[in-house]
Amino acid sequence: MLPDTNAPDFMQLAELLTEDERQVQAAVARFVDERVLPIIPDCFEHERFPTELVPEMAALGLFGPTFKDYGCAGLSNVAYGLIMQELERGDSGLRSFASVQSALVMYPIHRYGSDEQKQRWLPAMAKGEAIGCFGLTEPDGGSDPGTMKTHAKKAGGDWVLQGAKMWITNGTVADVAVVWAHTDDGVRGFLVEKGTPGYTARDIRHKFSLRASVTSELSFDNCRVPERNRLPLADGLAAPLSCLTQARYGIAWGAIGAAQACYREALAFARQRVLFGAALVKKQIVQQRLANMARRIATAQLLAWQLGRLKDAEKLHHTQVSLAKWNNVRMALDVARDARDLLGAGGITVEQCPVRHMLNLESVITYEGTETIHQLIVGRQITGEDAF
Ligand code: TGC
Ligand code: FAD
Repeated sequence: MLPDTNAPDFMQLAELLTEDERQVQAAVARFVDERVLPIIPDCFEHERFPTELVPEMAALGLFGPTFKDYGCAGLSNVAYGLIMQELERGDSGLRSFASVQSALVMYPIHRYGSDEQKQRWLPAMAKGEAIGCFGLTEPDGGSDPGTMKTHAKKAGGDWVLQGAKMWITNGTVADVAVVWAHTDDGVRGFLVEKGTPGYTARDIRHKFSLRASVTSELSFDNCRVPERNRLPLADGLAAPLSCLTQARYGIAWGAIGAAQACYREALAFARQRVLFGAALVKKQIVQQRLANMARRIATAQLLAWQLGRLKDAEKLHHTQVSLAKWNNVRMALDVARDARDLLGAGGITVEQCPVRHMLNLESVITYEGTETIHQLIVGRQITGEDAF
């Protein structure tokens, strides 16, 4: 079989997938083509998250899809990755929404929550009837969350939270925030519900990146939450860091979708643009650039696929996820920038997707651990030396 150079799937990854995984990917791809792509340039331009798509995403089973209970679909981790890839082919903002809901809110409730917390939130979140956000980063710096200033003090049967969280995806639209805070016993996680006195969320505007995604700051001013809202099994910084591993895994796949969208648009343009008497695709340098994009996308796909198989086999180490997040987001950002350039002046408008993806990827390379942080994580794994 000849490799598919349009999507592209140069190394025939599709052949490595199960029938279920292929079907999931096809269903999400259809949703993105029919429902997302027609509206997303306008959402990006007008700084609007398309809330109207949330029930459709829920109906497709895109929230918490790897869980086998609480109304979730019980899909493989590769299927989950393909969902992230297709969503991000639409826009990183849409993938961010789904990442936060599944990996950063449903995951900690599922892994660290009480039965009561699981019953209360997981079925509603799977149906998209409740939305969550994850508050770890603070205004004074996100790379070193161990130094967070937000703290929670025990007061009778309650906890009193004081502090602030910054750059929080879905903050103002969330019904529940998973908030990480220092206590006298170390870092703990709390479920803070919308409307709790002392808890406020405010949107961060004027972003040039992830404009179709809600980003907020949260503040906690003597915010009292009951003991039953503490995640009982979350003990120490490893708990929030374990959530990051889930989200970074999804990003490693998602970035491929953004790169594929940019590549496709650049290829289509190069086929029809005639300059110096010939279509751009006939120029050696243009072929080299397209080949380079296909090469980088193909290696990222195989990396993501192997990550998925390791995760399904419960053999995945978080440093492997760091290497893949670093590689695949860097790959996507480079492909997006090159595709933007190939499109010439037309490439700077929202009509063409590369500039939107390129700007979005500037956030994606920063959040969930900056590129430098992932390089240092891999460096520490190799050398045994902590160079943070
Ligand atoms: P360190 O000593 O390395 O680790 C403390 C404990 O945690 C364990 N651990 C992990 N476990 C699971 N997954 C991971 N990724 C883990 N990383 C570390 C570790 O084994 C240890 O366990 P134990 O049992 O020995 O205590 O901690 P450190 O303070 O030295 O920090 C290390 C560092 C720098 C890697 C970490 O702080 C880090 O990852 N910093 C980056 C922060 C970050 O990525 N923030 C993301 C915020 S959320 C977000 O951006 C959402 S974007 C959402 C969207 O819209 O998609
Ligand atoms: P800093 O940590 O201040 O880093 C500044 C610079 O210093 C970076 O270039 C970094 O690489 C570099 N640096 C850091 N440490 C070292 C070192 N040891 N050596 C050399 N260089 C170093 N956070 C959440 O908790 N929840 C969310 O939902 C969320 N959503 C986000 C959405 C968006 C759109 C964005 C942009 C961010 C989001 N974040 C979220 C925050 C994100 O995780 C942080 O931005 C990220 O972890 C980096 O933190 P910082 O921005 O404070 O940068």
